[in-house]
Amino acid sequence: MELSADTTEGRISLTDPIAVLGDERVSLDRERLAALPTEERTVTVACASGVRHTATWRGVPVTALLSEANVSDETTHLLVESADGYQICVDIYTALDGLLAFFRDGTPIAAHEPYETRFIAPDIDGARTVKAVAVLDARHLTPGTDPHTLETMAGTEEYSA
Ligand SMILES: Nc1nc2c(c(=O)[nH]1)N[C@H]1C(S)=C(S)[C@@H](COP(=O)(O)O)O[C@H]1N2
Ligand SMILES: [Mo]
Repeated sequence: MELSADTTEGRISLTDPIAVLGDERVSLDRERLAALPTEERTVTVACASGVRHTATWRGVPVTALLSEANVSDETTHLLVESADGYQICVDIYTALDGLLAFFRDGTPIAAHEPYETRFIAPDIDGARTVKAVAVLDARHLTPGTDPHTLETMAGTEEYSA
């Protein structure tokens, strides 16, 4: 059963649209996102710093977001960029299991945090669960490219743990 984000756990809270860059570049505002299906993932956010917590996240699957921008079959990686300049790069297979989450344990993320969205995927480091997602950018990296060179992993401290 597919439930729209509007009917499951209240309205999506979204101030700035999310840009999705594929063969097309789309800007998904609250209304457009609310029309997409949502799913849940239970994921532990764990970091070398000792941060560790588990929650059930609900949001729009990455697959649904990428189809809005006609992402090409050549895509190897997904860059996820936040409003604070934090940027991570994950291989596309890992990213395709992910969500743009709006709810944490049934509550809008924004009810408790200074951000509204979070990139959540089952097999990524806690450091890659980007808060305040602004851009999803589908890339085709040539075999010699180290994906880590595309990561900043340093935000403004605004959303740091
Ligand atoms: N935008 C943004 N996302 C971010 C960070 C950040 O600084 N900026 N820090 C990351 C790190 S290093 C970790 S461990 C987790 C911490 O998440 P928490 O505050 O929910 O424990 O968020 C990640 N997401
Ligand atoms: Mo971290």
